Amino acid sequence: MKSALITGINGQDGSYLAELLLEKEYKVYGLLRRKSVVDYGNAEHLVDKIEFIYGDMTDYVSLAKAMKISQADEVYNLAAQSFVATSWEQPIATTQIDALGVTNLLEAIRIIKPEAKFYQASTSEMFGLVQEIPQSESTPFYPRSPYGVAKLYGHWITKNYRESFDVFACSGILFNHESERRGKEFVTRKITDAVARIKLGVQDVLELGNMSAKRDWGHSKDYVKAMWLMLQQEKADDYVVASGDTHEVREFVKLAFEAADIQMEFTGEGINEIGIDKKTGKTLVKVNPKFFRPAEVELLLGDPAKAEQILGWKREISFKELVGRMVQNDIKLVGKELSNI
Ligand code: NAP
Ligand code: F7E
Repeated sequence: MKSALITGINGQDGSYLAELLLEKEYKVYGLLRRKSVVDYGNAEHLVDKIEFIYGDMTDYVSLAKAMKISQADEVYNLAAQSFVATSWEQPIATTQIDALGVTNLLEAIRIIKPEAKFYQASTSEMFGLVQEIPQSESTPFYPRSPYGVAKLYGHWITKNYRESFDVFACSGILFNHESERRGKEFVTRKITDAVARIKLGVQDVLELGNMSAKRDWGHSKDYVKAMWLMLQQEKADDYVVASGDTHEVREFVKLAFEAADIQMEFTGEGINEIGIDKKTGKTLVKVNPKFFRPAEVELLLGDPAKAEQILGWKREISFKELVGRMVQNDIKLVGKELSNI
């Protein structure tokens, strides 16, 4: 039986990856942070199937202990302060977790189980102010946020441990991936949650920042398969994982309302742009500059050719299906919330 240690187990990707590995009959260990209230987050339904180990990416001792207990054959580092906007408010914590945390974990592997295979959650945010379109493994990096900068350190230290110590260490440069389990501060889930509330009559307006930003969006369930595939190869390497399509935030909004049977259209420009209900004329979407970022990543579009050719990976859930699944799920969740009041 293979064993795996997943950091960020209670996050979006951690929970989907745990499900995948359990299906493949791995013994799964999950690193969890201690909180004042016990909270397994997205891994709540897996509590009986996973062995949780308390630890923190900023604490080498706890990571060494996690390696000692788990003796993991495969280590997936998904833990991060992952919200880009927060990285300007907490740049030091973001760096300690997303950059130095990776070295802490690589050192724990090197000292305790150097033959363990390692996956690092790198990100398309490292491309930031994009130097070419589409972005591939050879595109130069230009991060635009403390998050992107910290992740770039994590990416290079992973490569460095591969080259210096022969650790089987891979980075997946994953483009945006979302799901029914996405945190509500990220734009997709913020939109689908608001659409559900507007549909059920408990919210009037959705306020957003830059709706012209373009993202290459996929479903997390597809993307965790690529993580696992990377660690099953003969040779450790880095791969871009993306859908190969890009859409404006505005398009996501429109499609989300459509999925809830609300026909809306945009009118006006800049901060005066609004989205109105075609039937009633009511304003459903507004711009609030408070959601603008100090430096924006305007366009992301990945080229997944290498992952498709070498890993045999292909995304299965389309953009439209992703939006539909998130909206329907949020309508169900908000409905439940309201019936409990
Ligand atoms: P997520 O839902 O925000 O999950 C992040 C996880 O990291 C949570 O379990 C969180 O636990 C944990 N964590 C945060 N700080 C920690 C610390 N100091 N020590 C231990 N654990 C800590 O993120 P996700 O969407 O699943 O993403 C997974 C990984 O992929 C992240 O590294 C993210 O940066 C990266 N990534 C994501 C995307 C995407 O589009 N989703 C794209 C590229 C890369 P708490 O609940 O305790 O905070
Ligand atoms: O923003 C714009 C915002 O916060 C997407 C993380 O998983 O993917 C994610 O980072 C876009 C940006 O994700 C709002 O300005 C407009 O252009 O959903 P997001 P992100 O910043 O792309 C990468 C790959 C990661 O690695 C990260 O961990 O949407 N936007 N209005 C807004 N964004 C938010 N959050 N809220 C708004 O109101």
